[in-house]
Amino acid sequence: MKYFFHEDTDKLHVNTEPNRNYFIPFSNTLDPFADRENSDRFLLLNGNWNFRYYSSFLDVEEEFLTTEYKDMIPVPSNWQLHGYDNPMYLNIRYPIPYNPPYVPDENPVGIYNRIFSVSLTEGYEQFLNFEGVDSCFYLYINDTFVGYSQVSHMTSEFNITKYLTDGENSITVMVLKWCDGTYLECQDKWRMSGIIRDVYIITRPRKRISSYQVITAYDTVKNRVNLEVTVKTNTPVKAVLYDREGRELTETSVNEGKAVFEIASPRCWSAEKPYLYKLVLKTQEETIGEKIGVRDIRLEQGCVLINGTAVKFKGVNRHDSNPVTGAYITKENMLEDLLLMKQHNINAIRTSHYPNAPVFLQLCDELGFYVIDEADIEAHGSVEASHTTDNNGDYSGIALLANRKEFEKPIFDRIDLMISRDWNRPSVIFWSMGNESGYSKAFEKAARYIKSVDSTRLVHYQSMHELEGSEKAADNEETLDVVSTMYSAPDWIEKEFLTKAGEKRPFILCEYCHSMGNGPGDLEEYWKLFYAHDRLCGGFVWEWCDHGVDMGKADNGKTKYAYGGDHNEPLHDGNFCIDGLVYPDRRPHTGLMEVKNVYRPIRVNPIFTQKGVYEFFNTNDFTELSENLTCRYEVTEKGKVILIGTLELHVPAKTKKLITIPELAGLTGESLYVRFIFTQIKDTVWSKAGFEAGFDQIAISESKRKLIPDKSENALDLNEDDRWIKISGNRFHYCFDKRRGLFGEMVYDNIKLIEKPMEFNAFRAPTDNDCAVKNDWYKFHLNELITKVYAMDARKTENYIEITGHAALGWYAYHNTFELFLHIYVYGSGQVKFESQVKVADKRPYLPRFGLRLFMDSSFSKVEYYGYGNMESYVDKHRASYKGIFMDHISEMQEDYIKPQENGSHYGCEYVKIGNGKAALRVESEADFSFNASEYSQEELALKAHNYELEKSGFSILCVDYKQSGIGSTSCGPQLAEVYRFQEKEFNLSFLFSPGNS
Ligand code: IPT
Repeated sequence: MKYFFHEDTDKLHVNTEPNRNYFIPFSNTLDPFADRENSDRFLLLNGNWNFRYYSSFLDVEEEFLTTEYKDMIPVPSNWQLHGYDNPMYLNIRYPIPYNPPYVPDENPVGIYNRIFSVSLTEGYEQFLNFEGVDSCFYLYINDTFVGYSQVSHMTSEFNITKYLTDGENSITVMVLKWCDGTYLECQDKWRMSGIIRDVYIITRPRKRISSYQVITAYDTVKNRVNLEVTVKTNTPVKAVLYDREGRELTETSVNEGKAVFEIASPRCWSAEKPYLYKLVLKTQEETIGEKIGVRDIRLEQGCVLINGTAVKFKGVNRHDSNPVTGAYITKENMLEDLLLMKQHNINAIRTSHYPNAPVFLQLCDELGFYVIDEADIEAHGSVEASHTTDNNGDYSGIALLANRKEFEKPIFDRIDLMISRDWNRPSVIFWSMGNESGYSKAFEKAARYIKSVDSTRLVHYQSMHELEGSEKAADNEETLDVVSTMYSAPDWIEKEFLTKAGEKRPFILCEYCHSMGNGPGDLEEYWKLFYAHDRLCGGFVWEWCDHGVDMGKADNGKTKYAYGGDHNEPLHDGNFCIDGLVYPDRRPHTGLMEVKNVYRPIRVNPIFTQKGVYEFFNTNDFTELSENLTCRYEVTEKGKVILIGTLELHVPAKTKKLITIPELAGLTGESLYVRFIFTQIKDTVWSKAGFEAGFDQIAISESKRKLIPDKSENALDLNEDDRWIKISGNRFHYCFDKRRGLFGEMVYDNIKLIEKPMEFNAFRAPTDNDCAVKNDWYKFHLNELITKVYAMDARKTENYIEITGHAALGWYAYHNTFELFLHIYVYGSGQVKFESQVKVADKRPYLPRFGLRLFMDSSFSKVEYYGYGNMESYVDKHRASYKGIFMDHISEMQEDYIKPQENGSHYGCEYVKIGNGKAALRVESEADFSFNASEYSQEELALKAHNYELEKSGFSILCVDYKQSGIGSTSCGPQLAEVYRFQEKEFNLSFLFSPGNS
């Protein structure tokens, strides 16, 4: 018989056990802190199960329990990744018609089945646990209906004892793709289904602890903690507290009620020092191990204090996501993410937008992360559903679903499930009521409930917006402890939030620095601001990883990662799921390196460089600098190391200290930089001693370079006709194209330096963050400008040949966009000084770039430069790179974003040299410039949808730019800051080209 609970918001769970905190019991002789697989009371049912797929619930036959199975599927998994149905990527819209609580009749179903063995013992019961099933399921044991449950990212527990027989039993799980819960699970993710997390049975005595809650009441003044354990039990419990090393501290007994331990001078838990005590709860027949962190969270003067200190959350948003297993994440996968985060100075995680598996939080406790634990709630599709046509950014419909009476219970249920499962985890600092669902009475009620159950943590909810015309919820100041926004510009935070009358709460950016493609470019701006105000307690980058689905290898060996649309979804959001700091296989993007150095534990500021005085700011909240880090410095002059040294630094947490370094006083020279590099003293779980935690580079003296061409060689010939200016010297001949205002041919030592005519270049392959401006770039066809030359003349002097010209670049229908006044000097050495005054027409967008593009033979592959490297760098995204001399091979200079786009530029350069072993071309400028060296053309990068489709141009393409615009994070964040827009109306393009032999 088929049931229809999945369209009934009154029947969220049928025959499930009451909510309880997560724990796995062991028998009394075993170590209760071992991995749960070691418990003799734990039976994991993961593995290959029988499987049948139906594209519609309607097709499931009445006698489905006895139908034969022909297929197998791994559990856990998503069936869409095993050949059934298709993955669908959607961000903010519902994947089904908006018709709550109903779902389409064409509702795909997966029926899972397996045989398992249990030996039943008198006095013991068997509890079947599902840690996550998307979206809901009906459970049958030995073909008898047991119950129903939903909430994809939450545990459902059933007492199955009475359905079992000793020995072999069968379990059948009917999973539906959609249910009424789907309306609360409109998260930005691949919409995929199945049993997505572990399934296991735990065996428990009838006399047992049913749940317990640990509260650590830490008196920071008396430095003492009252550790209270409230236990629900029907049998006496012995509670013993141990320190981390296992030394017994104290012991007590408790029946139903509270056990209280007092710890004097406790070791506190923080993300930096995640000290965990061990609590053992023992009954006659089982033992439970619980790790406990002592920490105090409170609000004071608008700040979030942890253990009395106003902390900063250096955060990221993390989804469960794996390119091969989809929503199923192993403990090893979690650990990989967490260790990578530790290596990159991340100390906080928002579990966007649902709770992770319980083991994830335990890992966060152990390694040290502050967690915003978020309920499995997002009703974002309400916005679109409120509008019949384009909503033009009208967000007023966001609370459409949250205001429906019948969703009050599901909203409450999801929040209650989360807090009762996770309330003993020290890493959880905030309970978050979900994401983007609007604010309604339902949320108000839930927030009040959270406070009544757990007053030791803070309540977070970003979505404060109510539905226009709805019954007003109470002022959220009573219920929400922090003001949380997403993607607000630094300017808004400073000018609007911090000055808002009556607003006294702390501020969190629960999402910022949208990391889609090449980006983010605005991290440092935010952190300058956060460090200036204690009320600004940090932010969570959106987001940790790219969610590409691994579709196998392309012919060129690259993995084909799919994004929205690649599965022919009827509705999708394209590459918006490719917006992480790491690629799907966890290789870091340059954006993660940027995060690492912006989140660095120590910052150095120049105070008086001539006297060697620097300020060292320890950004840790609890760790004295020398506990973990040591410092070495290196001074470079024009990129060459001239001095190295080490420093013994003692700087208390959250403190700035001025330090004079005599060795750095009185240094003179040109283009002098000092770089302070901080490395770890000891091995840690995530790194070895010597691991670099961050660095700061400071200019002692800027470069005042004057580029003087070599005029010693005078042999110069000039030949001119209507089209060409032909210049030759001892070792070279150049042809200058009067109609293009640029060189058409350059040959040095019989080697062609350019394979195609040079080009003016005012375009870049739009980045995801160029989304707001790129249409204007295309409108004025910056990618295919038409040249008009008004005049181009050459004259020969004693030392050089001078070409002067006047030209314009533009496109049909408009005034020309650029006017150019050229002055080009060719010297007997073959050197070319290229200068052009450029005027930009009014009413033009800010520019991607302006410079010259050279197509060189592909043998020109060796690149050397003095500028920001060795990773890609831009005017607003160069914190992970530093100014130095770098050598690279052109094939290594591409940052291979899944959705191709501008990449691999180097900012702040004084020269670049590109060679093929026989000939080389050096380009330099008196003003710092940017360059890209790439095997791919910008046209190809702009055209192709996936990196594996990219075809090499066959050339080594060198772009040298007067400037490029910054990167920003506009793909979901604020507009690119004015200062990083290249919007000068008049500027001088000036380069010295020097051909040579090496
Ligand atoms: C915001 C969402 O909260 C997040 O889940 C994700 O979709 C992100 O943006 C974009 O990648 S919603 C946004 C429309 C403000």
